[in-house]
Amino acid sequence: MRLILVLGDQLSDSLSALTTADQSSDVVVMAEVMAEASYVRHHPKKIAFTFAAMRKFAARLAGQGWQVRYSRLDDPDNTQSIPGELIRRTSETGAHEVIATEPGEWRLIAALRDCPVPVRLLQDDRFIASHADFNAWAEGRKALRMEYFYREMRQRTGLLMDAGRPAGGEWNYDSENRKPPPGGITWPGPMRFAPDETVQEVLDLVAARFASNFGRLDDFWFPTDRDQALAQLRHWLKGGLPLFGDYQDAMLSGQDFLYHAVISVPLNAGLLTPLEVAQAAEAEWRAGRAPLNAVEGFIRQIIGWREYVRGIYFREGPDYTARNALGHHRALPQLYWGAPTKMVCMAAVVGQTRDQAYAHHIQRLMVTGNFALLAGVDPAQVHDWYLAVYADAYEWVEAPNVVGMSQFADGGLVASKPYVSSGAYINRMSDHCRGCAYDVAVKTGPGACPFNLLYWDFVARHAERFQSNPRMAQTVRSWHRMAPERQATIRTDAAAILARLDLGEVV
Ligand code: FAD
Ligand code: DLZ
Ligand code: SF4
Repeated sequence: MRLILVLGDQLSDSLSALTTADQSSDVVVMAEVMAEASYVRHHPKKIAFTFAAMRKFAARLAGQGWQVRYSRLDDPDNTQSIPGELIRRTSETGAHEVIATEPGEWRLIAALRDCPVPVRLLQDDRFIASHADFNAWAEGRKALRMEYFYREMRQRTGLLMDAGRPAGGEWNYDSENRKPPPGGITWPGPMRFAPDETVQEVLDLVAARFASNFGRLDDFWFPTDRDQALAQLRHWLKGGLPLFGDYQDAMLSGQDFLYHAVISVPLNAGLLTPLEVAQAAEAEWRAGRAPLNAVEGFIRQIIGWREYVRGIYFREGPDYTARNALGHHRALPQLYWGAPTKMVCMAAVVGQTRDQAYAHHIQRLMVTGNFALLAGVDPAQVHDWYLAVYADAYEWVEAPNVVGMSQFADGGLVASKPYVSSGAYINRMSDHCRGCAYDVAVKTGPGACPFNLLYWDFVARHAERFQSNPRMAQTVRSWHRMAPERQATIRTDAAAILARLDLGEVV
């Protein structure tokens, strides 16, 4: 007999470890362990989601006839690490081998390879592109641009394809998307699931054990099993998808979710599969219930971006998270952990993150990510923050988004230019600037928006590197054309803000 390892983000009936197993003799091992619950200080809602979904999946497997050995975090014999639990279960059962599906983080892959019990790692085939598929696509290309990878995924899956051509004639309808938000747009947001007995038990455990981690545990509403995840998906397809494209980049105070699907948590944990989600969205367009710009934009996120970042993570190897192409070394400011700030946009995104363990893409990229990049924060610290605070964060998906797309620390592998902007972008896409102590229209001097000052300071600091980047050259030229006195004022004002951040003063 063998042990079949199922990790907290592998909660799928179709998991390769399970489909390879022999239900009559093999034993499934699942384990809540401190090593996984504390390698970063995860948001309490993330830990609660993981444990609740694991317990429900274990019960589902037992109901299907599997023998399951499940370790709860507070079991007295729990060794508190995955390899430790494999060793313990091996000696209990006499198993001679462990079958596991490849984990989504190099850290845990290394731990399984070093485990004294032999572990056979299988491919994680819950993704559309295997490592070999991605590497075959990437091989010999000068630049790994997502858009071309995405077209291959469209052809491979047949999603939004008509007789070999992209539906509607174009591959990408982003020119119709990403509108600034008009006043009064609203959608009630994702379905909320009241805690059942299993979830409540986990909430009590997490409240007792992880009370000092950043993040609110109360008002827990996440879907924690497949039926709930499917219900949430259907709810969004009906009410959110039609306007998803139009307001994908909008940010409105008090509206944490806008028209976003809010499915990354159950999707990354395995409660939904990417193909079923994308197919469900396509069906809405084919039935005339959602426009093509919205459906194409959504499908691109799932079969394009999501698969692409995974390909990058595994192709680039374990040292990817340590990259720092721009040589940034500032400590992450305390305001990321909820310390007071006068910047309304930052307070809104950090506050929402603390409450929900969720922020949508543009909040992550153009507010918290943008500020960290402009301020020159050490990308490894930015990476640790994102990995900890979002309930959908596992390194395979978080690292390329943070280290690559958001912090440009991989030197431009994922992003063709750094995602930096002044306050003008935030003002166009949100209502935050209206109530801010800073004035987004003021570029220097008292009351100047910090994003404005830090933007030009960033361009000045990295002018040499970016002057030859076709998408940044114009901005660098604008900096060089600026009057020297104005340049000096910007740099002095920016240095003052950065010094105050370093001293922990309220900015
Ligand atoms: P929607 O906006 O409704 O999009 C639908 C789905 O598309 C998402 O659920 C997700 O599965 C997929 N998707 C969209 N964009 C991306 C992307 N860039 N990469 C991968 N998948 C994508 N996503 C994570 O799942 N985990 C992370 O840890 C994570 N960290 C991020 C960090 C930064 C700095 C940035 C800029 C983006 C990050 N993303 C991450 C991508 C994206 O922000 C989230 O997937 C999305 O906000 C999840 O919310 P949603 O389900 O409402 O997404
Ligand atoms: C995120 C997480 C947490 C908080 N706890 C556990 C756990 O106790 N047991 C487990 O099997 N998995 C957990 N996970 C998910 C793993 O950390 C995840 O499988 C790896 O990071 C690889 O993606
Ligand atoms: Fe953010 Fe600047 Fe707008 Fe204030 S003025 S909300 S700091 S962009």
